[in-house]
Amino acid sequence: MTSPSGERSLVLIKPDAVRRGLVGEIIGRFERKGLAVDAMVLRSMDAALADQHYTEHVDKAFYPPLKEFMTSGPLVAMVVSGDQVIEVIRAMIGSTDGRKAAAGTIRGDFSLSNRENLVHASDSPDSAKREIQLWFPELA
Ligand code: 3AN
Repeated sequence: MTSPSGERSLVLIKPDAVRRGLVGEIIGRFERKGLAVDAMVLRSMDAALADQHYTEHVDKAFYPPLKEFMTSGPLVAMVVSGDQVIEVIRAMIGSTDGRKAAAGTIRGDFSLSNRENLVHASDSPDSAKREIQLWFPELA
């Protein structure tokens, strides 16, 4: 389903951001950019959902600690929409490793880790479709 305001992305504000009280800061950046929040929930990711969400990473060495981290506490799951939202949000988040992410990006400003890097956002229209179906089946 397409959104009235354009493309959609599935965004997770990860457990580190919730613990550090950065939820408002992160959502505020998306809002000030002009993006729209179409759906939002505070919930946890269990082991089964982690395996589905990270299906392309389950066999990688970094996956077990990533899974432990992502299931370690509540996160905020959102559907965000807007013109070219997938590319726009990826640019706002910055590169995966917070130590290397550019200043001015969310990871560049607030993360010193390539695991605890605050935010997930869909990396392509196909991923967005799959991830929205997984997290918000009622919107898919
Ligand atoms: P991104 O979130 O920037 O799209 P992906 O999809 O390559 O990055 O990786 C998914 C998640 O896995 C990352 N957000 C990060 O938390 C974790 N991750 C990726 N690469 C590593 C790594 N080399 N070591 C530890 N964690 C990693």
